[in-house]
Amino acid sequence: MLELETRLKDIVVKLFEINALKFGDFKMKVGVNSPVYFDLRVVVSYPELMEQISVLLWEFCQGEVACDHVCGVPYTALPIATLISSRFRIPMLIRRKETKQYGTRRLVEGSFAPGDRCVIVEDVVTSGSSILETRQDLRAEGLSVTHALVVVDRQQGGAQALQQHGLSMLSLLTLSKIMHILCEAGRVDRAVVESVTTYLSRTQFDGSNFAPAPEKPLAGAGEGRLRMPLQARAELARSPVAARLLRLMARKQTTLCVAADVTTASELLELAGQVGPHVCLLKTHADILGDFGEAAVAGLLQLARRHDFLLLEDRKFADIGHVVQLQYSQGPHRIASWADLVTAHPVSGEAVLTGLSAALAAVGPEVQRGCFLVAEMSSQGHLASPDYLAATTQLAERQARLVCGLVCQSPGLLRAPGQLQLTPGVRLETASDGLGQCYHSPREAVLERGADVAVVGRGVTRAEDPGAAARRYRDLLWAAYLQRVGLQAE
Ligand code: 5BU
Repeated sequence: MLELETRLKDIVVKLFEINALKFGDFKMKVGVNSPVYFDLRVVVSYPELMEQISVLLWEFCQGEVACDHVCGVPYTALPIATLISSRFRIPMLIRRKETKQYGTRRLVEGSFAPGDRCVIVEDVVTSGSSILETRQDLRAEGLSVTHALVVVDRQQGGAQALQQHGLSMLSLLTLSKIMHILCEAGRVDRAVVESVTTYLSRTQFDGSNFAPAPEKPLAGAGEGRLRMPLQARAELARSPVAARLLRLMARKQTTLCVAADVTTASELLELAGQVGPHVCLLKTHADILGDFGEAAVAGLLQLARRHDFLLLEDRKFADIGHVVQLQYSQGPHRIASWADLVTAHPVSGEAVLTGLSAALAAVGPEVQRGCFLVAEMSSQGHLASPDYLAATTQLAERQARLVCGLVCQSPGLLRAPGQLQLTPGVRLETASDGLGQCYHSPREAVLERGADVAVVGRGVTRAEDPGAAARRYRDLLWAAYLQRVGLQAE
């Protein structure tokens, strides 16, 4: 044990010396400030230290973990896993970090058999979300994952979060241990140790910060959003517009939204008349209509009333609050005056919602409006990272009076049953459009991707008979919804 302590001290002091352990005031990925920052990436430049860490990490867990493979969480832990693999002859696996939308590429590279045991290796754990994501993909490939091996546990609830998900974490070092070693070694003073201790007592993440997508799509999603009938969900909605939409969907028995991407007002109104009986939402891009104006708005509102659907203007607001307020209420489109719903990118955080709310305050309290936050685009190679997605979900949950749900492609992001998942990129013809759009079938969108409302554009608008096509999509989507909530066996 003494030997372990000596080796640990040596590693911690070296990490400090190469600036992998920094003290100051740092903004963390999860959105809070921290007096300490670990950047173990730099260790790749110090091969001896890298080897020391990897060997000790593996020796440390001997007797606790039996495994057939090691898999490092990209990227910092990859070389650590590689060294363990090479030195101890444990076959390695690599989990791809790219999104799964790249078609049929495998999520996990390497050779393995279903049921093989794989241990995950990670450098630093805060909330545990990266490990859970890695485990999710490994399990999706049939691997058994019960342990994660980490160099540093920041002691902020990550171990507990993993435990809640049935994963044991073994850590070589904790933040407290590092502080103790550095203080003993005279590398940091007591004030720094105290600021870290205070920080730790104030910033604990609980398991709810991360909800991994189900391992098998939708399996075991329990009583949550995915299994609950629309009518029951309407009762739980905090946004009056979300409640209205959920009730409308249940009443009209449709989860179809048609994307009316046409370029003249007359085409728009003709299309709205054809698909109106089959949709819960009609989605517009007012800015692609050459002649958008009062007549188009009046026609749309009339058809929406006649056929019982809501209007979603897919404006994707993304500016500072002040400009969003103006874009929403002013200009040639005066969106706030007619669209029940709009879309917004949460890239500016709360600001975009503050802008929308400010515009609505001027319109008056009697108009009910809502917004969908765009989390994950349907385009190939979109840039939304897991952290961005998690933060978007949290923002949606915090602002559930205005935010009716998320636009996304994955079933595990949106949890609140009173909010809706809107999923574009739905078409029976699933070949790409040559411009990066990724398509999925109606069944896949609902049963595997968790769509509550599926957006179909060209699948309907390019059909010979858009009304008949809308009806067909509506039927397929509704059957998939019934199957998902268990109201009708396949
Ligand atoms: P399509 O013809 O079914 O590919 O049209 C899709 C529509 O959904 C189109 O209006 C897009 O603006 C919209 N869309 C999307 O395709 N992907 C996204 O991630 C978002 C919106 Br957000």
